[in-house]
Amino acid sequence: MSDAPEVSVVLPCLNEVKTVGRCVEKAMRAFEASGLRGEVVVSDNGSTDGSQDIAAKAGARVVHAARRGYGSAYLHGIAEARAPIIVMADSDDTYDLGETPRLVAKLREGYDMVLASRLRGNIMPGAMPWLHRYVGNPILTGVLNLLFGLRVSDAHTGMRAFTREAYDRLSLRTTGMEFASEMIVAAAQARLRIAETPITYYPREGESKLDTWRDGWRHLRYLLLRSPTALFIAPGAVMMSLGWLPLIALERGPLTLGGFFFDFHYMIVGSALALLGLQTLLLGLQGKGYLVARGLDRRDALIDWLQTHVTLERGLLLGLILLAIGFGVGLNIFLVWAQHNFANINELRRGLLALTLSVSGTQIMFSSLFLSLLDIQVRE
Ligand SMILES: Nc1nc2c(ncn2[C@@H]2O[C@H](COP(=O)(O)OP(=O)(O)OP(=O)(O)O)[C@@H](O)[C@H]2O)c(=O)[nH]1
Ligand SMILES: [Mg+2]
Repeated sequence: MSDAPEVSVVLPCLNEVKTVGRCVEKAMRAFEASGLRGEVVVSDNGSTDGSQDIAAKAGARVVHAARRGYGSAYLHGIAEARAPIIVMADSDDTYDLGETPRLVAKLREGYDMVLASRLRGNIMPGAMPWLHRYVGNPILTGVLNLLFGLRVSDAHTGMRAFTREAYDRLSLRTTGMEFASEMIVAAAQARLRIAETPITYYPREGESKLDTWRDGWRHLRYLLLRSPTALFIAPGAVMMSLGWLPLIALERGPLTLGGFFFDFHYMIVGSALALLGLQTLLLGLQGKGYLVARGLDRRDALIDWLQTHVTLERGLLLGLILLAIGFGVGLNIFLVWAQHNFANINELRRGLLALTLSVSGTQIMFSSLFLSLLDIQVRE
């Protein structure tokens, strides 16, 4: 039988001299107790407190990640790991690495990824600040679940297990703490089978590398940028529809509805909303197209529809038609004006319509050009 490891425990480490040795030992003892053939890889990127020596003495293979950051340390450490199963955890002894075999066993039930949940498990006093426990973590986890159709309880847990094969399908690339979010987002999009198992979270020794606001924002920003449908396409479509409502309804003249009087002022607001909405919608489509082109998003019904029905020529044609109608309305206003010997006339309603149509048409033409650019094959 070969002596290649069955499990690689990967620990990112930045100045954790007090604890990294203990973490490595706990993992090694767990291997022995459970009969798993395992290795521990410590991915260090520039500890200046001697963490590397302590980790190596405890039996780990220490690798050096050139680029700073939690994500970088994992990208490098996991690339260096040799086993078909990876278990990841912090090297600050906040997760009990003695639990490694339990995570592996859960994975072997047929899951692609196992998340050790602190919020469904046990959080020891002093292990997690109040703000993270009751505000940051639940809100960010909730946003992630909502945007990506998951039901995980602790999206930022640092202890996870997954198969190498599943990991390779995720093509992760973020370098900071948002790596934790990226992994789960990518897992959702790759439709991995994800399980959770409760775990106890202990207070850390040594200095935390987590910066509440900077890292919280990195997570949130990442989640938002990865979901153009929720962030741009849907709100843009709603805004655009709301904008066109008064533009159409008030085109002939003012209306009284339920005792309220509506005049062209609403058309001005409507025009702004219709244009802003269209702009937002088109930006969302471009964002989505970009993510799909780079393999960062799942092909979904919207993309399939776009790819079968929307071509550059059709986009240009639609834009051109709207522009032509807008121009036609404008021309008509001009003719009326000429008929009145260029005297003062009031054509505000139709003017707003002409403006909104022609700007919309132009935007659609430009966006079609850009979208078609995303379809161009990357030359190897
Ligand atoms: N190699 C490397 N490791 C890092 C870097 N930043 C953080 N780490 C490690 O990543 C793990 C997670 O960082 P922590 O500071 O524990 O963050 P956290 O667990 O979210 O926050 P705490 O609850 O305060 O521990 C620790 O083992 C760190 O040593 C980095 O830039 N490079
Ligand atoms: Mg930690």
